[in-house]
Amino acid sequence: MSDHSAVKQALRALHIETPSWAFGNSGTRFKVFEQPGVPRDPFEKIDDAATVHRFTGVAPSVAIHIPWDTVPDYGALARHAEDAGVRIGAVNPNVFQDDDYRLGSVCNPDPAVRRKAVDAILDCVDIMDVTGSRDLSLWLADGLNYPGQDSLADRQARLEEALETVYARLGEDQRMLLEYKFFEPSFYATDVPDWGTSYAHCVELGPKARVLVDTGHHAPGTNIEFLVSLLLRKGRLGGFHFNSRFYADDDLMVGAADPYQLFRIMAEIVLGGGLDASAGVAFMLDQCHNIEPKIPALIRSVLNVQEATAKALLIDVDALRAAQAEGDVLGANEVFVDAYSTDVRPLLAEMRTEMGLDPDPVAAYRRSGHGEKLTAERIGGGGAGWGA
Ligand code: PSV
Ligand code: MN
Repeated sequence: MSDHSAVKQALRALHIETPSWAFGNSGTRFKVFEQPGVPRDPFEKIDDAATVHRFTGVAPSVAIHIPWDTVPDYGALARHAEDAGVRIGAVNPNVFQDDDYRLGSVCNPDPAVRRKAVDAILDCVDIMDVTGSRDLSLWLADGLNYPGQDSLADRQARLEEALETVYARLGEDQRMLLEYKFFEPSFYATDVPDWGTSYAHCVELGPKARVLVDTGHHAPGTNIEFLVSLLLRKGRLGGFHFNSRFYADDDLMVGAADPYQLFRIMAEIVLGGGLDASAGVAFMLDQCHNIEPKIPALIRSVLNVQEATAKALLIDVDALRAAQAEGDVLGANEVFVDAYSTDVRPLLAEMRTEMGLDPDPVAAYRRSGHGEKLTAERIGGGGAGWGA
């Protein structure tokens, strides 16, 4: 075991951003389930993000999605966040829910639709100026359902042009995080399907463009920690959208499906210096809590990331390197697995107590009666959700 105070210090500095959309109603292609007490507007979503931060101490920012979180005055939204003890993080333009985007947004064959999409993204940069957000988090649903439907090459050219326009608008300290997804909503071809495509565009654009890795956006069996390690080495890992999956883009709680995979990812982050502020890696959640209560699910998710990271921080690096150098295959693997097998919950409980928090944030939330209070208070006005 390494020095625990250093481990705790690193964990305290690991901030995990929550997504505003995870607090609203969500569902599957088949049904959006309504839950009692969900936020009715962007302000209440921020209140819920602040609650997650109050119980965990490490979730001080909340990502917003536009137009889901459209408000007349973003300065007021930012002040509301500050008063609640959090701040607005990444701004996510939504260019996938308008009828005009049936054939795509920035890759659409119609120049007028492309212009509309670019303008919507530029509006989000204006919002970032007001909220002080660093990251424009860009996911495009663009793609094709049928071979021959459009020119794959032309669509890349349109994409390039749009990204260049947006990139040119970024402020000195602002960044563009380009997310990829291998399928859905398009099933034959996606215009940014994988990290390689995103990386290629980012390299062409310049240093303010980086790849966003959504852990649910890969083909089954993809070695995510490999691509994380590579992107980190190249200085192009912008951040994560954490969630977990069994089959497709399931958006389940991070660490729920495959905690060992999450550990392997965080191990590459720790070993590659990705926890250092200078690495500029944004750790964000992108989840949907369709059937479970949302605030405690987000608290649990934050704890899952912390646990995986704590284990990664406990890797005996000297022993690992020595075994690797000697070609001791079993020895190196043993050092790695030993860290994973460590029960880090007591260490994290101790750290939370030192931070003035309850050592068990999920239990503390349940005991607090906060969920029941929200259900009683948030009457009328309809819960916010996809499209709200
Ligand atoms: C797309 O599946 C995605 O991962 C993008 O990040 C979107 O912004 C988010 O989900 C919307 O739920
Ligand atoms: Mn995502």
